[in-house]
Amino acid sequence: MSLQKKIAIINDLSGFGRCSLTVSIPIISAMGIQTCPIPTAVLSCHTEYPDYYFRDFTDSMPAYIQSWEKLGLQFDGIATGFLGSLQQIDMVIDFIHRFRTTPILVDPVMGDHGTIYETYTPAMCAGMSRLVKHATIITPNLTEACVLTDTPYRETGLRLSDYELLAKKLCQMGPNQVIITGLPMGTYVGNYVYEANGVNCMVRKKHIEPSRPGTGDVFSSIIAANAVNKVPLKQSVTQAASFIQHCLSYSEELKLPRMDGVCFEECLADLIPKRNNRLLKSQRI
Ligand code: PXL
Repeated sequence: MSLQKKIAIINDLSGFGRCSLTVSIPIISAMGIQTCPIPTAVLSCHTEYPDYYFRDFTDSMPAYIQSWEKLGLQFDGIATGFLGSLQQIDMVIDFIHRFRTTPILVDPVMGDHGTIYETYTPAMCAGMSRLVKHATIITPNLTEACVLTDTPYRETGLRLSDYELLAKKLCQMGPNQVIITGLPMGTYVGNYVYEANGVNCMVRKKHIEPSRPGTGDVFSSIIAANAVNKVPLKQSVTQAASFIQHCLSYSEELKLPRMDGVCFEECLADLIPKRNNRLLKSQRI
């Protein structure tokens, strides 16, 4: 019987607003994988709120990682989210070299709607390109896919062949699986799925207004957990997109403020794998 799988997650801890680690930890745990966080920063809430406390964790990260190394810890996967400095990007590359495992999911959080975040310097964009080379799966939005491939950004009039070309270029950088996420398609939202073996498709779901912060984190967490469990990519993307659609509808039903993210807690049961014999046996005690 195999041991439970473990994944290392490098992301920030935002106390309120459901994003980054407060999303990844419960979601990946519900999917049956032990979630081991490396915090990059601690915030009181995400940065869309009018006020937040921010404490950078960069200086502590090397000692934190070294402790894991001394303990001889090993992981069945690595996933990274928002990285706040060039130093942090280099630390993640170093972590990948030291812990040598796959899959490696990199969510290259750099911008949205055709603009790079103000804090994201050209050196950090170049750093992200270096990090992407080490990834096996990446989940850029259209803005990030364009920045990484040096392609001029446009949001309308794109055809499947345009997404295919972008994804192909991204695969040539290193990853063998690319998902271009959150593509606006009228009343639908699309996720373009591409694998280095040439398999590609668009997974579309009805878009549920309003868009909410943290959906990208829900998406990448489900993809990372499924990758560790070797779930085929299209099946994994379909599950992630349906789950987000369900959570967005429920959040609206509850009239949850947009800023507070997606109410996923009561939907987590949908992600729990069917009970296996090991669990049933322990329950008999
Ligand atoms: O999931 C996005 C995210 C992650 N981390 C921080 C954020 C946000 C979105 O606003 O502010 C700190």
